[in-house]
Amino acid sequence: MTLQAWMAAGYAEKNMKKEASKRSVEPDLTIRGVTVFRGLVPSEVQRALVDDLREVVASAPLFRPETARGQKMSVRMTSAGSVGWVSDRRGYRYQELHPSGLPWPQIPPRALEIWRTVSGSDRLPDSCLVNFYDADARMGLHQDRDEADLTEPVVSVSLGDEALFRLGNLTRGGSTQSVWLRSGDVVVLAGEARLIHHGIDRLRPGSSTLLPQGGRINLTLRVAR
Ligand SMILES: O=C(O)CCC(=O)C(=O)O
Repeated sequence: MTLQAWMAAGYAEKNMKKEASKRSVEPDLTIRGVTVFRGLVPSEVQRALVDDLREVVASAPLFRPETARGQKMSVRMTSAGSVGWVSDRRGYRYQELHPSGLPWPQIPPRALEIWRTVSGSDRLPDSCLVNFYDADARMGLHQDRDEADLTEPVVSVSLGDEALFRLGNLTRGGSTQSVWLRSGDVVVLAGEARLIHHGIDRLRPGSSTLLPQGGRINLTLRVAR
């Protein structure tokens, strides 16, 4: 089933609250202002998205970025869109070219459809970060703040093995709360929660059969410029 067909048939109809917001579905869970749409992406669409991402990775191969301090990240990544997020000794930034010097491929339309469904934004993302986590990869608590307009939301799609997602606060430190994200879940950081600290503590290897070799893909859609 395509995302559009599924939208017309099932989840959207069940959750439709036209008057409430520009979103066409409502979240299942809100933690610290961050909204989680459980199982929003049906399994057929997840499989099709993985095929789309194989094409993205074929033209913009995954790379392992390093922090400005020279530490290699455990996550491998690439991007689609007119700009991609990179990190190296010069720091974090968006740039128009993959480290190979080639432009990034286009954002898969299926990913844009998810953005349209949950973001509540009139704009479309110009960047889709593709993170690949193997069984040992993690991502420390951080804020997403390299974008020009921090009133635009961040939409994040989980594919593959389950991951323990940790939410902190708008400033560093303090208590945290965690939630396991499953394949097909979509998370939105918007409004008051747009700049909340968040990260991935660990994966639950073998918890999904979506990716033949295991692991997890996370797509992060953002309006960067
Ligand atoms: O993998 C995730 O769910 C979160 C990814 C993330 O926080 C990021 O790429 O900035």
